[in-house]
Amino acid sequence: MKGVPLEDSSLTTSNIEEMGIMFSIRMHASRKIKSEKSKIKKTLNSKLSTLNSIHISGAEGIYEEADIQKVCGEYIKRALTHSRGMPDEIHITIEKIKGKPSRIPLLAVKTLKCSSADEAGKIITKRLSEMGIPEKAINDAFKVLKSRNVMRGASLMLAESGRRVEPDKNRGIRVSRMGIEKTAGRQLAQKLSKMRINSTTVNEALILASKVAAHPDIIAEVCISDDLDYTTGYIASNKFGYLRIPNIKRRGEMCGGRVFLIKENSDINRVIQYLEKMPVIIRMV
Ligand code: PML
Repeated sequence: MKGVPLEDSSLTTSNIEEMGIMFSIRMHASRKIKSEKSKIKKTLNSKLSTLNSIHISGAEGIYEEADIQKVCGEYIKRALTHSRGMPDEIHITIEKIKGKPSRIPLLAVKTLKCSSADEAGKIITKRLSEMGIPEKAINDAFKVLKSRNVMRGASLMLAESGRRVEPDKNRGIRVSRMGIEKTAGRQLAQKLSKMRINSTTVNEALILASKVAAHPDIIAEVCISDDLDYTTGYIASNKFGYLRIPNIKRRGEMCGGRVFLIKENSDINRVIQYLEKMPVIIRMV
C-alpha cells in the first residue's frame, strides 16, 4: 500500500475504547436450487445465484469476545427471517483477529435531492468528472452497474482506462473484515435516527464505504443496490464523504452492484488484500 492510509493502532488518546481481543463474525445464508433450478435460475441474476445456490442474506462485523453469542443469535434470526425466503444453509464464521484492527474514520453522510435515474446519472458523472475521471471510465462503470448480470462482489476499475482488474469477473471483490466501535456505533445510530435513515442497510453500506474510501488508491465508489425494491444508492469518496442518491434506479429494475475506481498505477493485489482481508474498525469521531 502506498502511503499510510489508515490510522494505525496507536491507542494513546483518552477517547479511544480499550480494545481487547476482537473477532470477525461473518454470516452467509443460502438456499440450494436443485429442485427449483429451472424456475428460479432463469429469473435470478448471477449475484443471487451461484452454480448450486441462491444468496439469501449476509452480515458481518468485528466484535469483542463477550458479544459473540448475542451477535450470532442476531445473525441467525436475520438469516431465518429474510424476505428472500428460508435458507437451507447458514454459515457463520468466527475468526480471531490477529493484532488490533486499524481504526478508520466514518464518512460523513448526506442525502442528495434526486428524482430520477437520469438525474442520478448526471450527479454521479459530474462528481466523477470533477475528480478527474475521464468519460470512458465513467461509462464503463455505468455499464457494470446497469448490467442485468449482477455480480456478488464489487468491480475494481482503473480510473483512467476503465479497465476492470478484479481477478474473477463473476465473483468480484468481497469487502470484508470491518466493524464499528461500540460507542461509535451508538453515535451513528443516533445520527442516522435523526436523519430518519437508521436501518441495517444504511449502517452496513456506510461502514463498508468508509473502509473502501480509507484506502489511498481508491478514488471513489459508486453503488446501486441489487435489491429490486431498494432505489437509493450512493457515491462515496474520501473527498466528499457518503452521498446518498434516491431514485438511482427504478423500482423493480434488475441491476446493481459496486464499482471501486482506483488509481491507474495502483498495486492491485495490495488493494484487494486490504479490501478483503485487512481488519478495520470505525472509530468514534
Ligand atoms: C443507503 O440507503 O444509504 C444504502 C444504499 C446502498 C445499499 C446497498 C445494499 O446493501 O443493497
